[in-house]
Amino acid sequence: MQRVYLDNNATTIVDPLVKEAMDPFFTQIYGNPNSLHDFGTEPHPYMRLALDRMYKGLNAPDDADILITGCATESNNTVLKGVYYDIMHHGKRNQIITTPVEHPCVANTAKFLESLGAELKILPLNEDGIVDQEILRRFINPDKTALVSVMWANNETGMIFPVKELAEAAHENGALFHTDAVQAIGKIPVDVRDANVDFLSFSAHKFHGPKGIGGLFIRQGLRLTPLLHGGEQMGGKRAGTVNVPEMIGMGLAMEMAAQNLEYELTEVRRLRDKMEDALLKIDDTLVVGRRGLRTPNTILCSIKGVEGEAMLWDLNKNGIAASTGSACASESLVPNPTFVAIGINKDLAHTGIRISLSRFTTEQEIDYAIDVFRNSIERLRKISSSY
Ligand code: 7TS
Repeated sequence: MQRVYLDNNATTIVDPLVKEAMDPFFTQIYGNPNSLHDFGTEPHPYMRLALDRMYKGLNAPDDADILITGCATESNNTVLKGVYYDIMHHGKRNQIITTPVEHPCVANTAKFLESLGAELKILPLNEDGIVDQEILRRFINPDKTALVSVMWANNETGMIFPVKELAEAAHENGALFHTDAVQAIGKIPVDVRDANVDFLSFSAHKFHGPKGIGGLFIRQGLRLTPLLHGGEQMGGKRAGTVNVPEMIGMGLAMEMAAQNLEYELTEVRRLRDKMEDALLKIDDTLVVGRRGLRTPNTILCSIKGVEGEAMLWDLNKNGIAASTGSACASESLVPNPTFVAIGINKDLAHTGIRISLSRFTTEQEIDYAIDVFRNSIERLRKISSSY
């Protein structure tokens, strides 16, 4: 049976060239980079090259920091908790502003800080399902807001947020601006200088790098209380021995993401649109969010009369890996805020199948997936109508 991986927003295949580049750092150049002997200093030029690739990939100025972390979850925790310890805990600015569609590693960290006394403001979405500058201006408080944290692109819908405008509004009100760019890197242009963000988080395994390594861009002049205290690694900004092989892999993966961006914006988008058009031809289906406002690889499709998990299992039996976008969190029956914001009919809102492509997805795979989706929807609708 053919197997087709359409869950690239969860994780991606490691590019074989990235894997090859990492290999020597397991068995040949394996010294601890903080050791003083030759084994320890040998990895340094390679680590420098990897960092340079990350600075270039994000267009980060040389005087900014890029911390190597264990994942985007760690990067996001570092920013929110760091701003809490450094600013909110001491001074009069005590408010975090964020959106209702952040990944749990931002949403739950913000809730944790609320339990410690921070004030949390969750912005409403506009009718496109995003937060725009006007909304932020309406809710930001020039005396109280310490941090605005808005993702660059959403993992479930692919919706892109106008981070440059949001950062501008945050700065005009004396607040810092953080963006979780996990789902943006490699899919749309990401330029920290142009967007003028203060903090930006990323995770290598979302752009064909290895799992368990991420990064945090910190604008020059800013310093965050570290999440991990310990040794003096990274100038004391993030303790713990750096995962050298994965850092090397992340640097190359970032460079390749930039090299493949044009392909992503044209060819991956073409295949995504082909799949999306085929799904929309089926009765009573819809796709969340306007195409022009989404990352080029993502579809969140709602299918009337089909239960999301039943559909996933049926797809899985036919070799297709997709995901349920939490259209409606099944235990709580709280509708996904994006569905509510863009006014999706409640009947449709309980199924959300997320399909996410990558530069490794082939046309033949999409043709096979379209066939499987058509048959699966027909079969499941027949079963549910017979009850
Ligand atoms: N931020 C966003 C926007 C994400 O999509 C994810 C993972 C993370 C942070 C966390 O990344 P990690 O590397 O620290 O785990 N998102 C998903 C997803 O949508 N399905 O599985 C993982």
